[in-house]
Amino acid sequence: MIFKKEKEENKEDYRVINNMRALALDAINKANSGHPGICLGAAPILYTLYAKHLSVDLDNPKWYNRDRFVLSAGHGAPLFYSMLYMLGIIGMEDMKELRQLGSITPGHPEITTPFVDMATGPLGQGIASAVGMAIAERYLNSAYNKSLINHYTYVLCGDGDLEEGVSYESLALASRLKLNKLIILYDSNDITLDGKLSLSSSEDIITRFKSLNFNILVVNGESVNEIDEAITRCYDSEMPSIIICKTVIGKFSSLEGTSAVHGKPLNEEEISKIKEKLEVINSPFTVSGDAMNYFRDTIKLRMHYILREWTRKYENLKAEEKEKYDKLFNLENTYDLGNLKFEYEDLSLRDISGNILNAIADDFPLLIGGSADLSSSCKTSLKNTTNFDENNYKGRNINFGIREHAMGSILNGMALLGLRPFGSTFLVFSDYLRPAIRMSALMDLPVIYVFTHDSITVGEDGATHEPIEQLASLELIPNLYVYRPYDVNELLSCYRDILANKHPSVLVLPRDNKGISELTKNNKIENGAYILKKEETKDFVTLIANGEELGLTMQVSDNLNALNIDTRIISMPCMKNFGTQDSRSIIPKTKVFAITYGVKNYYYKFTDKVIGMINFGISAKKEDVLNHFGYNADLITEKVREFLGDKNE
Ligand SMILES: Cc1ncc(C[n+]2csc(CCOP(=O)(O)OP(=O)(O)O)c2C)c(N)n1
Ligand SMILES: [Mg+2]
Repeated sequence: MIFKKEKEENKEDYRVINNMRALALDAINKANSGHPGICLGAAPILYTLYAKHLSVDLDNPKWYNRDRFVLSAGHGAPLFYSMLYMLGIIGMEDMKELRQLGSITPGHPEITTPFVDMATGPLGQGIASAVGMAIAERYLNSAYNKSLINHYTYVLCGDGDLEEGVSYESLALASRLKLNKLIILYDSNDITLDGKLSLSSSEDIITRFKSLNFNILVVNGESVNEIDEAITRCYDSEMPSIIICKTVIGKFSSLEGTSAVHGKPLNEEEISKIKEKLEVINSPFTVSGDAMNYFRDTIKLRMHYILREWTRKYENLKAEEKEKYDKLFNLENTYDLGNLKFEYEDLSLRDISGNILNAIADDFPLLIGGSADLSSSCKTSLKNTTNFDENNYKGRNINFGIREHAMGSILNGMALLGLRPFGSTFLVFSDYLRPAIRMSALMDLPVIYVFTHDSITVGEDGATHEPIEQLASLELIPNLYVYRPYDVNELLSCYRDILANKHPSVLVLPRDNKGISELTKNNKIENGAYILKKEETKDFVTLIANGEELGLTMQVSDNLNALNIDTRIISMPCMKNFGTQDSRSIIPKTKVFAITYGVKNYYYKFTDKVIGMINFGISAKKEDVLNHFGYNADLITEKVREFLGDKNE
């Protein structure tokens, strides 16, 4: 729907907007780095949202029921910072330190700068995580408290965000779930970095969003009145909204409307000319104090009653209720497993995992998640709850559909609101959501990924379904805690460690291993690795493994012992934990062998003597696959002996 507003624009609004524009240009110019195009083009959108609509407490950036704002077009960060300056939240020194070492005004603010709920470096992530925030809001509103948690989620995105596939995936789900408190503000300037949007896209964006049944509004993105009116009209919508704000990239510059102004700082002369057009003070880093006061007062006045009412309701909570809410509001979402009761006899590890997850969920309402259409395979269905759906936002099983990438990004958004979200798929498909996993790690979000079918032992489905390099490549991501337990004892400790901490974690499980050992009872998952079987003499061979391979490794150890070769077995269920511990001394310097069904590189930092894969898998029965690649206790025993012979020569 396109509409025109007759009301005259308010000059005071534009004074703030133009000061925001000018200050952003100064900061970019000083840093000699940044994106002036969006700062000039999208300033009225950001201003209108903050001045007229966003529910926010300027004195408390972490107020829980604030409307969330996601800067999906993260390259617009300088504009966001200049707005924060106009609101008196950051200082001029911060503006002058744009993108410099240690500043609170980095290239992309991620989640470190006050009032930035999330910003995207990788385009598209912000939109998808905003869907996660909108899901979390609906869940908490239904399951916790309707009057304390009931906010909107806004996203500012550009052409690039909407070109990214993850925006399709996530918005299709937002539509299916009728997340009507999600409002997308689209800075539609038809320009991207390399030139016109039409170089790479001929999509009719309105038809796209019509097919998603979105509430669609089209406005002049330079008009505060039109944007204001459009946001108001979203409040009554039963569907998520997109406001297509037609803007001009680099407006008021000599390069306006071209990609040349997307990401290149403008020089001083050019900035001076722009400032004349904007009618702002023509000297660097100088803004109008009156404009600042007007902006701040507008928000304060608008929010005064809303904040007072919310605080009154919160203060009226009973003491024990208050404690529960305080925990949520402070994002205190660790969980102590205690003595869980669950079945594990004669079950595969993924089935046991499902039972543990269910036992935890029954007692821990912040645990909510789903699967990319593999919940029955990954065993992540929660039995004592229902599907999260448009008429039942209390449900805790989310059907993400075959949308792995969106699932990961959505989990990030959910975690930002304080939930402990989980999502599952096969390990081999973890590549489909890797950008989201990287964001979990970068932002240190307590997301739990459950990836099953974790090696060539999946067999018959063939090479495409057999993960080879995935484990090693996930391990490469900093701050990502990858867990690969062998049996129920280790698995339980993994869950315990994951939930006692708040790091992003990946739980990697086999399809059908039922192995169990007495030796794993004394595992030390928090140390990452431990001695499963101790040697008896001073001259021994060390064998390292984790997950399903540990069973094979124990057989190899028995074989070697029968040949009078003493052994130590190290189980290493969490390499990241091991890397942060002072316990590396459990691995000797010589005679160390590792066994993995994945690529050999996984263990190279501990030893170059690795029995592992150097190519893709093959389609056959599990036993045939293993034999084909030489994973047989007798053959490996021989290999170890050969290695030892090499060493002795
Ligand atoms: C996933 C990803 N790919 C590429 C980039 C690099 N990049 C940053 S902005 C941009 C152009 C985006 O175009 P648009 O969203 O229309 O922004 P505008 O040029 O209008 O400011 C690109 C390609 C990125 N940040 N993320
Ligand atoms: Mg654009």
